[in-house]
Amino acid sequence: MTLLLDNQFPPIPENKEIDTKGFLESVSHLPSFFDCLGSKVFAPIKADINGNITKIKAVYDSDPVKFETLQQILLAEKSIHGSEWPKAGATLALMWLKRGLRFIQILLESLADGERDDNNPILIRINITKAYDQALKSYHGWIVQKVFKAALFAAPCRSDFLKALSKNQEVAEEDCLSKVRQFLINFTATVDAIYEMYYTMNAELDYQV
Ligand code: 0SG
Repeated sequence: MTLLLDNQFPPIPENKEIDTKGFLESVSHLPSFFDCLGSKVFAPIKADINGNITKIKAVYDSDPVKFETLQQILLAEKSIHGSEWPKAGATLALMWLKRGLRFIQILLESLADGERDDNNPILIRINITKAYDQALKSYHGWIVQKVFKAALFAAPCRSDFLKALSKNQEVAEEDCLSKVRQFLINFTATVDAIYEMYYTMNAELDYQV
């Protein structure tokens, strides 16, 4: 029923090779979620994620057989781009996209675990900040960190955020959170597998923007 659960990520296979087509289909629903958040402040984030997805899709569409899995994309681009790799092509786009996905994962986990700021229980700033600190902050210089702090003030309150997850329908909080937990199973496995792939292939970079 929820927006998220309408677009569950597929389970990953035992060898953890992620099917590119299925992955692109799943992530293609994420950008529209920002429209439910009710502020134009999130437009640059939506555009950034959209840009990553478009770039990965362009590579996949150029040869769907050759780029059947995300692993195949990284391997092929490593030989195509030479010394520029991994700061090139879909490898770079997926490197950044996975950080946004990790942010979403940690935010949802924190909400599902019931973490709250006792002084501001109706807000989700504490959950967003946790996700930001763990997934993104170390890749941002001080200017982007300031942008994050500004975006934090535009973040919806807890009930509006859960409502947005539920396609703006009134859903009991516990029903929504139990669906979030279900969504997180395949989503987290997918994000973990992508992170593992970047470390195994030595494709992770730690520069700041
Ligand atoms: C409730 C919602 C709360 C939201 C809180 C917001 C948190 C984030 C605030 C930071 C806003 C930053 C917006 C954009 C930042 C970008 O500069 C960075 C770096 O972007 C990469 O830069 C591009 O993504 C790359 O694009 S590529 O596809 O062409 O490869 C590339 O351009 C790269 C630079 O390349 S290089 O110098 O190497 O040549 N992007 C990010 O930090 C990702 C931000 C993701 C935020 C996810 C938030 C999800 C919120 C979901 C809520 C459920």
